[in-house]
Amino acid sequence: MAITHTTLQPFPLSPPLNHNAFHFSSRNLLFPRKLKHAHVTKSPSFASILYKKHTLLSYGCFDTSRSRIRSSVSGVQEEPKQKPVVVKRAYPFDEIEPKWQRYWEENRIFRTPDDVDTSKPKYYVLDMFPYPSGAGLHVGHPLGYTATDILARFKRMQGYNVLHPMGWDAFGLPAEQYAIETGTHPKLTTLRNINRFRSQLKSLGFSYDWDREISTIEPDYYKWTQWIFLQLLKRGLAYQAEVPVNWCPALGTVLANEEVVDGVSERGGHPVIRKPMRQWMLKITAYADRLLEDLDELDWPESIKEMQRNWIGRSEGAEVEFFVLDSDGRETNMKITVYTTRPDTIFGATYLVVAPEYTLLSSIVSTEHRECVEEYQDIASRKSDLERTELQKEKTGVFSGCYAKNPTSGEPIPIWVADYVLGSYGTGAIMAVPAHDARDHEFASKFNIPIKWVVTPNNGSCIESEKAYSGEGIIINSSNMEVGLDINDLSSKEAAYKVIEWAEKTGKGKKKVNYKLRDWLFARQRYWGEPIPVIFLEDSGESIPVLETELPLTLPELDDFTPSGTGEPPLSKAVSWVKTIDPSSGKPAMRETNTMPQWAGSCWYYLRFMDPKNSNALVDKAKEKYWSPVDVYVGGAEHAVLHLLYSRFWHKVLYDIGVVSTKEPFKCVINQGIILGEVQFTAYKDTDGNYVSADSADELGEYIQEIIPEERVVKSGEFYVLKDNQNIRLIARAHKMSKSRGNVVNPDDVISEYGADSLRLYEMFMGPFRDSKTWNTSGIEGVHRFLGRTWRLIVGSPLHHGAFGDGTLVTDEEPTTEQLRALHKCIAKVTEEIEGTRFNTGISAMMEFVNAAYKWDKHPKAIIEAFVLLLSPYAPHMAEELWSRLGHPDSIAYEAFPKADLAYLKESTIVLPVQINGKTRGTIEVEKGCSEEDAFTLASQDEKLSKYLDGKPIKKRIFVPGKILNVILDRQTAKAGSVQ
Ligand code: ANZ
Repeated sequence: MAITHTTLQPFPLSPPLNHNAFHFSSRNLLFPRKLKHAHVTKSPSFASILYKKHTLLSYGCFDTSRSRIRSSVSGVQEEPKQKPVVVKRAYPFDEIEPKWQRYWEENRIFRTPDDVDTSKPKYYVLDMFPYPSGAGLHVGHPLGYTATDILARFKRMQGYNVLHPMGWDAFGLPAEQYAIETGTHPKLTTLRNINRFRSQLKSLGFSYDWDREISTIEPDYYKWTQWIFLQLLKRGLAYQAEVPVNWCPALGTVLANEEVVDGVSERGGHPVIRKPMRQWMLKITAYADRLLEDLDELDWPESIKEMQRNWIGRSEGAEVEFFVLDSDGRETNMKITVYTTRPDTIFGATYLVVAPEYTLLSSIVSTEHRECVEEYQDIASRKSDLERTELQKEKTGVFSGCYAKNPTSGEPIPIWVADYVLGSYGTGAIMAVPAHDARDHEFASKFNIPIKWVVTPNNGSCIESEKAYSGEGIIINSSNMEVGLDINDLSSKEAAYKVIEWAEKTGKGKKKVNYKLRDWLFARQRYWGEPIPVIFLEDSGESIPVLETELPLTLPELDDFTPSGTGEPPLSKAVSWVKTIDPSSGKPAMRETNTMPQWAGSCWYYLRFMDPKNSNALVDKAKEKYWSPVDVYVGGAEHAVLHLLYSRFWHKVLYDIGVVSTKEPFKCVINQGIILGEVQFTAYKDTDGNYVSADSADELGEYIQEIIPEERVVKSGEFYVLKDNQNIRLIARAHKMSKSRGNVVNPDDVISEYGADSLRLYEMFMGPFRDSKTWNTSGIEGVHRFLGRTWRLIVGSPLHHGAFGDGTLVTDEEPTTEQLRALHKCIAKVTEEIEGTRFNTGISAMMEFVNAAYKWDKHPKAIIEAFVLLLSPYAPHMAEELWSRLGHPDSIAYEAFPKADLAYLKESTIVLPVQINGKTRGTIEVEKGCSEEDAFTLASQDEKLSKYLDGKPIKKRIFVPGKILNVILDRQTAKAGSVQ
């Protein structure tokens, strides 16, 4: 999806403003703060503790200094007992892995045929497809991809038809920027990157059906992206409008939001202004209600659903008209309509605010204030909407020199111009109620505007305060019988209702629902995107859609990708392509030179995977019906709004025109956590070069930082300190992986050192799938040891020359009950944990099994085979190899996944209380169905109980199976015996 490294960004990127709605934060808009780093001391991952406790020590493979650090990181104090013996190649993964990857590819093992048996259940498991960046794969990618691969392999083994495809979201800015800098065609760069990504993914052993690979830049694919655009156009859902863009006069180009930093161009630091330009828009707002309502039925993270709700931002309120007054205080025929969600506060409206870009502003503003207002407008045009509406930002504004009449109180109130009101929301004008709105309160206090309290909290507490009271309550100071409105003593809700009723009756306003969601700006002044299939007649400028039969409208070759300097997109340079003839009228025409945004291709790609080669339709109806919807969709949380909302919108349009059969595209969405770089330790020094203890993180700003290598660090209590000066506390932090920090881990290196199975297993074992986790190279060594141990359990130790023998050590014996119990416990746990996407704890169960199996003398084939099946979704290369060594000629991929037999899961022994003469003297552990005789024998052998029973005559035994054994001694006989 979009840009590869964004998949690794901690949490949603700030939404690109001109891509969609302009949001501001009067409500609790969720743009969660970027997670810059995690303090690792706080939260040991469950897996790291479990891993540490149960497993790593027994695999004893670490260098002690690392382990000590790790154990402190995870909060576990114990020290490893063994000295380090770093075994890098615990088993011959370097031979096994390429061998099985070749086998899968040559035999197309993971091909999902076009004509699947549709009587079988289906499972469509999808990764958010990557943007093939020049940097190649990052260890963050395999996290999600391994999880979906485990699910795909698991479901195949459960008899499902599985659709598990991969493709490329391949249009995008970096390739175009690279083209501008080097003259290399973006297609070449992109194809090179795709090849690299593909081979990296293959080296991880993912079970994608590579026959279904698609790429958004291929004309066969974007033909259908263009076709969808034409359907939107036909239905009035695509239209043209003048919309502000980021225009950089110095560079002579329009910039994407990512290219603008703090109001200047990222390249060169030139000022950027917002300038209206003709743009294509998509009417996503027409689907706002459905996009909102249908969220309820989705199995998505609540946080994402909430972000979508906030992004759509439905609010109910009213539009009310305020007449502008002339200089004598008389009503003119000019009016300002405001949008308010709090009509109950209307008597408290002591001023109006219009946005700097409010269309009627120039006709309202007085001559003496004009210059000042225009200057203010100019400054505001350089700010983004987010900057303008930031709550913490000091409010600015200018008086327009004009007044309006509050229609309820009848009082004249000043009209101000301020940038905290946006032209793009509501009506672009507000009635400001400083007593009850924080922003208005701040503004009124700064500019000495009266504050009038009209709502009192229900508990009647004092309201006059330094702060606005924004809650609901009981209305006061709100009656004017001259206009026929009295809302005093009503609750806020009742009052709002009454004000709307009054406004509708008097023609002064009406009820109104508003959305924050804006129509989607669907044009980019870029080369590397899908051409928009529209032409314009040269004489009239009329726009005409390209005929469907002429699709795909292919992107022309271009040598010069630099911006034109006039704001015209680079495609305008492809003169012979631009000039065309309208086929129906024969008139000369020009092609649209804007291209589609990068989001376009990713809006519907999941449909194309169902039928990737179809040249007659976007997707065959029957195939769509079978495979839809995507059962599980895994990707980064940064796609919570834009991608996931845009694709839901397109999907609903396709549903309305009968192309798809479901209302929603993705049944379940899961966000994998992010992977942070290895923990770094920072020490602080004063200007004399002396270390300063980092006791209070807040006060360290003025000191010089120094990164301390792990071997100079020890843990002291809760903190990390310098080994040779333990009074100096350090800061331990895991940072986001980034080139500049030098903490990026390349999966290729990990694979060559430990193998793909180890990387897969480690990424799953790092911690809960959805949580963010820190990379730890020692951790991968531990997982690698586990795989080596598993290998030796089944294949045996290496022969004296280092190589492993053929075949396995398994025997043909019948498994013992103990072995069956261990196995079925493992099956139950692994199954349950895969189904719950708790992959880390599934691995722990397998580790426990291997530990138990090491204690057995014999390893029956039936047990080991089942275990290899369990292991196969996680470590498929090793599992294939073992499966073949166990004598199976076919791939393990379609073997049935083992089922747990409940009979072996029940606890087999119980603790039985034993009474002697009615007094409980101890307990014995017995088999559940144990007989009275066996229970008695065990009791008489028990060290404690035997004291009471030894040689004593027994009168009777009372045995309640599973409950109690009571032994009544024969005291008479005993006495008589003693006399004799
Ligand atoms: C008077 C009022 C009194 C308001 C009060 C709030 C509290 P949501 O819920 O986000 O839709 N508003 C309206 N249009 C605006 C614009 N273009 N730019 C900035 N603010 C705008 O917010 C609706 C509220 O945000 C409206 O209700 C309006 O302020 C403000 F005690 O009107 B209110």
